[in-house]
Amino acid sequence: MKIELIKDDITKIEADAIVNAANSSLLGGGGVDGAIHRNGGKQILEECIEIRNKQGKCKTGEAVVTTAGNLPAKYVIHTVGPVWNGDEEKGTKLLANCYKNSLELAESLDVKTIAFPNISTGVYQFPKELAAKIAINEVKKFKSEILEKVIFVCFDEENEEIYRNLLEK
Ligand code: AR6
Repeated sequence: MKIELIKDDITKIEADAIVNAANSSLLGGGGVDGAIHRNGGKQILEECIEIRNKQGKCKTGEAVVTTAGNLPAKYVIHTVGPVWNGDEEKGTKLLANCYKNSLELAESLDVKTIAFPNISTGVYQFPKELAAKIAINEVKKFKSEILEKVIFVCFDEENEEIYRNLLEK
């Protein structure tokens, strides 16, 4: 599996799947979630509402999928990152689950390329360096016959720098 790093707006990425840093309501919010719903159009929200009606809220660390509306991607995988509360052990496990469950869901959909934002490092205030280590570790650990490329999409320079340093190691 190839790993790529870019600094961009994830809603512009032409991957089979892009991942959304959602909240458990699945009904949208700010940050990357806001951008995905804004640029993707109302179809994504309609599908999120259907999922909510069927299975209730999405728990932290879990992932669900919708189509990508007007975005160039095929799917949006919505995962709910942990809110940072200082509990490193629990936070690490939950954030790792976001990446693992998103990758598993992507694989089940025959996705070849998937783009991740820096889940939990915005509104949810997870420490960026720790979040990047967890993300890279989960992706490297994930052995897949189907997935060909994982793109880490950073939005801010600080995250880009952190990922660049970690990936060069
Ligand atoms: N493309 C790529 N990355 C982005 C974009 C974008 N368009 N916009 C922001 N980021 P956040 P969280 C980066 O706050 O911390 C929402 O309200 C941003 O710089 O979007 O998981 C949800 O509804 C940061 O590095 O997500 C939840 O309530 C990263 O995406 C809550 O925020 C994640 O920041 C989730 O918080």
